[in-house]
Amino acid sequence: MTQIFKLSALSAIAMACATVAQADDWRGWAIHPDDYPNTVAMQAFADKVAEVTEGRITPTVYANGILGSQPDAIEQVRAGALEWANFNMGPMGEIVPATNVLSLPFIFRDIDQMHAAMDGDVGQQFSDALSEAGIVALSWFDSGSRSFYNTSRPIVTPADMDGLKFRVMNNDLYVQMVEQLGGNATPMAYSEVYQSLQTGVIDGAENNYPSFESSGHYEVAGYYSKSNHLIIPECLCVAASVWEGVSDEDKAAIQIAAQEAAEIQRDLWAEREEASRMKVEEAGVQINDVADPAAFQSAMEPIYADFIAAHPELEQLIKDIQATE
Ligand code: GTR
Repeated sequence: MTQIFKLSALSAIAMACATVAQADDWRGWAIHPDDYPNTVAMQAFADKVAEVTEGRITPTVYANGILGSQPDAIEQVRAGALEWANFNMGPMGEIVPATNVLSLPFIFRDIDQMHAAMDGDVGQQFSDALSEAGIVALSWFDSGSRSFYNTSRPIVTPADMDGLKFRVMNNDLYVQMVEQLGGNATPMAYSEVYQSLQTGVIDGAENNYPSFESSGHYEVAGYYSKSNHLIIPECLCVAASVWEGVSDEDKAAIQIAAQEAAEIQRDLWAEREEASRMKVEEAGVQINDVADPAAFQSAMEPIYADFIAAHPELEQLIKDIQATE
């Protein structure tokens, strides 16, 4: 065998190996800016996965929702057209009905109860429902609690909602929620809210402090009223069709990376909530407590009754959450 032949044979083998060992690029959908706790945690996950899989899997993060709206991205992950994402369970309800339990207003007493539930058997039940729908939830992120904000006045009692139009996430439960409180609701993509507030297409919306702040909505909606009506966890998730192709060894390492990412996110979240509250307050946003939280809660009773009538199979899950210490 001539030297030249040996070399070219070797380089052909090397090229074939390179093809086999080509990294699996996972494109990750992220709605928030780069410095947001969720995005930072996703980047940490991406780096860790590349490291522990020795470059076999190289996730990337596409921030600021540039890969499209959340409902569309959920469908894309289900179809395996996008490999991974961080999704809020709000818009998920339209696709995976069991996750609507997490969109029932006041379902969780507080964040600690949400953590206790989601990190245990209850969380597993949601993971099971998601994976049947083509989405593998690897870990759970925080999303604080959501409150109403608007351009007109403080919401102190439900009567203050009267005549105001609020943007809600894409889920019929939220339309019912706002209507039960006496306001009007319109589902809309997150990316359209700023301009819609500015031009008066809507009077308000609802979100946690970090989103209210990072989206700039506080610049155009000067009243934030602490109704704390929704505590909705978010998942760090992978397309089931992609997950199936991962070796058991890599799966185990990726799962650890996802847990670590959730810990990072939760720590950063706590800091960011406080920082965002201060920032909006300094910018002149008027923040108020609602007079009687129970008045907001009792207005939700018909929503629970209708939901359980439509989904009797989910009543036990609701009870399990309510019974979580
Ligand atoms: C944020 C959440 C996003 C998105 C957004 C919204 O709090 O992290 O995933 O759901 O709210 O209101 O659309």
